[in-house]
Amino acid sequence: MTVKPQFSPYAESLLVHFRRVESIKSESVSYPSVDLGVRQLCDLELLVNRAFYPLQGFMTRDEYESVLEHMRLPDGALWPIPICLDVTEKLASSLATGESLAIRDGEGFMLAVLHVEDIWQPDLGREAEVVYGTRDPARHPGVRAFFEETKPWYVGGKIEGLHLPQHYDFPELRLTPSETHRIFSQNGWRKVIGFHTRDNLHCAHKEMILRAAREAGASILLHPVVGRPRSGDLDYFTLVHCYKQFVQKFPRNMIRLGLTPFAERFAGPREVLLQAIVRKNFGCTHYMVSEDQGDPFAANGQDLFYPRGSAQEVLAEHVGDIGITMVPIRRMVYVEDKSQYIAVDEVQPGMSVKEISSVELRRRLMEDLEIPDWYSFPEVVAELRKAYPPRHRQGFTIFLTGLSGAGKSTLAKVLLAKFMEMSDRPVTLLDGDIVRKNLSSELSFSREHRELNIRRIGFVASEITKNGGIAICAPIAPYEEPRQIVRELIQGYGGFIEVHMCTPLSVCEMRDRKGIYAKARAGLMKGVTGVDDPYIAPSNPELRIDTSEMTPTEAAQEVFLYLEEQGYIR
Ligand code: PPS
Repeated sequence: MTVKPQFSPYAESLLVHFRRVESIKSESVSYPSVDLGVRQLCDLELLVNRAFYPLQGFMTRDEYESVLEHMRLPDGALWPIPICLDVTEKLASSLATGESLAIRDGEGFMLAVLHVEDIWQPDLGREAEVVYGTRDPARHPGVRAFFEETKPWYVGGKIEGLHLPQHYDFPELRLTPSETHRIFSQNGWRKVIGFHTRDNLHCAHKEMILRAAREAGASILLHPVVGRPRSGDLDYFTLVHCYKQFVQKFPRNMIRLGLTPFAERFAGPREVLLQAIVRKNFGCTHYMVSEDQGDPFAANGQDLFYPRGSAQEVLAEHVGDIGITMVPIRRMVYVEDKSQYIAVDEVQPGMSVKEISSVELRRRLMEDLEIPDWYSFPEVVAELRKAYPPRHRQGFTIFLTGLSGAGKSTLAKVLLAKFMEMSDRPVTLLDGDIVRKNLSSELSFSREHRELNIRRIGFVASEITKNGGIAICAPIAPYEEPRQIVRELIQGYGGFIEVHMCTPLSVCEMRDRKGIYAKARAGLMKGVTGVDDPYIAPSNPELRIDTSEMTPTEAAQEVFLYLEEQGYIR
């Protein structure tokens, strides 16, 4: 007689799940599959962990139409934004309803199966109009992103989740809704106020959150979104380190930090409704909302896209539907004569109010200036200082551009020697010739290949800059657009100093160390820059250097003076 092992009901359900995972994995060998992008992975995670409850999968056509027409699912539940799986035409045409589609992450790891119920081609313009209020990408960055990243076909159906997407960083903070529910009940938190953020938080935020929580008699779920960074966002690791310090500033057992992979659409009031539904599913009873929440231009000084206050008005209309209480956020300012923060609408005439904008904060960090204690917490500032080292500790790229013979390589060699002598940062020389021999050996001098060559140089230089080194690049780089792309890429990590070596063609031709001009004039070489191929001079370089009547050391001195003036070297 064999004795069957006894398991608890929980262990039994886990066992059933694992068996199902194993059987799907072996069946799925024959399924068509799709690798998800970043936004889609965020949506999938919230579907699988039930933060998008009552959705059971990516929307079917009926659900989609109903959400666009009525802002509700077919059963009447409020739902503001379509959550759809967009795929290429090629994949859509190979699928049929009733089939299963394997859903994988970017590395091909299978996360879920979608049981296909509908395949259709949506009118993306109409969707943008309904969800965002415009179909014009020039007016709304959320619409621009929507058109850029949405593939033309949608596939809808229920999802069977096998694994949540893998996160190797901060696993202790990646709480699922079932985990937050458990934590809240273990701590006896009957009322919890959710706070959605993507920004850096300082003293004013603490006062604002604390005041809202006290008025509601609630504990706090600090719930930053870490799904999709926007360009210009502070890097995610620094932000999370700052949040970890920030929560230490609250009374004990009052706040919990959890990261959520919520892909923001910046769809204004509809976005805020979705945020509130998600927080309700994470167990929040209250939700904090600012006047401009969900707006693509909130807190960046530009005019808002949606009317100020509309996020709060729309949520107030639907709190009954969602089952959450809205707590309007009141902006706090520091009043110097009282040495305390008060709500901006309580400021009396004559009070001296102090604020530091995010641009000013960045400047102070970059220039190693004081950040006062009334503004932020020393521990948060210390984390920020690691992310924004002062210029003399940042990496930078010197990008020398100009005709062959303009003096780029010679100046680059002098700079290299001087930086090595200073020996405070690692230095790398990416001279045109060296790059052509190694990184770009298969490229010609066609426009397309020259542009690719510059983008490769830019990528390597950006990695060097990011890691605090000095990159000296010395290609001809005859076109403005790739130079601009390289500038933008590198400026995200450190300094970019474009030096136009503007030595006239006649002088370069006289030097003709490599004999290319003579060959070009004799018709033996085609497409030589300056002779029968264009050189577009930079419109706004940091420096212009003409080496016609200047020694290499004098030219290097010009560069050093600039670097010192800008604080890159001391
Ligand atoms: S580019 O346009 O930035 O990709 O060019 P770069 O990689 O800097 O390569 C320039 C060097 O290649 C030699 N060379 C030519 N230059 C210009 N036009 C043509 N058609 C050409 N063919 C070969 C030239 O010697 C350049 O070296 P430098 O050091 O600039 O004199």
